[in-house]
Amino acid sequence: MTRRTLIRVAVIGTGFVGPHHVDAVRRGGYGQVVALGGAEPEQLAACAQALGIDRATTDVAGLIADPSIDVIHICTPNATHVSLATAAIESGKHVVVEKPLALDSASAWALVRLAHTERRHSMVSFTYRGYPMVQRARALVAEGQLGSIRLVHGRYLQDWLARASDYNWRVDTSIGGPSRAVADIGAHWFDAVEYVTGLRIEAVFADLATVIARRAKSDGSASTFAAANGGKMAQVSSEDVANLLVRFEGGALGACVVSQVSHGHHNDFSFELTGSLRSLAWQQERPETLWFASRDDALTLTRGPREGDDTGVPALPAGHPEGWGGALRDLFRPFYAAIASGEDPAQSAGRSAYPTLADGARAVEFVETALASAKTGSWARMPGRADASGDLGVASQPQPIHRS
Ligand code: SOE
Repeated sequence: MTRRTLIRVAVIGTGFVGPHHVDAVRRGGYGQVVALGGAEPEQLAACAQALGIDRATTDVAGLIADPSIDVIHICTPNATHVSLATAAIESGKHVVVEKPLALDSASAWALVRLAHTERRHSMVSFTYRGYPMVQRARALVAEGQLGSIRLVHGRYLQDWLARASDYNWRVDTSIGGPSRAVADIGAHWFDAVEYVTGLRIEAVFADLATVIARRAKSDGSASTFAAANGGKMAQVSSEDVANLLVRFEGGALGACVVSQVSHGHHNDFSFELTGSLRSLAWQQERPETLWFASRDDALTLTRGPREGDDTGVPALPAGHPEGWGGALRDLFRPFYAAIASGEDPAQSAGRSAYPTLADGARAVEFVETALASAKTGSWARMPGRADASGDLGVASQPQPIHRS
């Protein structure tokens, strides 16, 4: 048997999500994580030791330029995504970028164009697509089992920022961006419901509020989901909560409640679809089942014995709960398979089995549209259609629209 040369991977970022990318690449057997990059020397050293990675460096530019590395995962604070991804693609790397792809859609689309020109595989971590039962939900909709979609609703509630003593770089708009709850978690709901329904959201009405206007600013190193270390009070401008009304093409209605301050809800993400024939619901904190109902019967569909495990990678069989980590691992599978097979991204544009940078750019447009709506107090239309097939133009600014 010939041994395939392992894809060489570097992960940049030592906060909440970087170590999970390392774990996902290893558990999926996609490649060898040869280096870890980070900004804080002490945190970097501790993280590299905990993960058993020999090479740890704060010289991120040097890491990106290293010709022996094939793939770079960018798991750093939001404001750095575009510059790091640009440098990585220009240096010939394939990239995985955490969401939000960028703080503004013009930069996001510039990145889409660059990856296209440079023929690099590039994806955004919309983790929730990776759950087997989210994929099953999409298949059921595509088979027509729900009939036509009339209503989509759901929520994404967290509580890790519920107290004024909670702080993290996401709260600082110069690092996290002008939107927080919508960009950080509302964007996941947006991507998941478009992915599952196959419908595009075309307009948004957003009601946003910053309910904790002053927070005790820690030194910024407090990691996501961890208690902060206190500090001077700082003014906060990004939203803690959002009520989002959306309209899908074809007329389906939608609504989502987003919050990072809802006590008792750690990562409570769900969506429910009302079709003309049946309804369907999925909850992230009970990820192995789907509720599938008509007026006559309500079924609980459970993940099948080998569902989501068609490649020989050691996924857990049914009854052995998978979850967020498994979803992240499975999300990367088609990306690494495309690289391993030498597939030309230009040839597969529009058919990628992984969430592309164009999907990431569209989610950035969703955030901008929500902000535009909240500012004017009216409906705002998503910019012109752009899709993974490579509408590579810079999208226009969201326009407010009015509904009677
Ligand atoms: C923090 O809100 C966060 O880690 C998000 O950044 C992730 O995208 C989400 O999956 C879990 O919550």
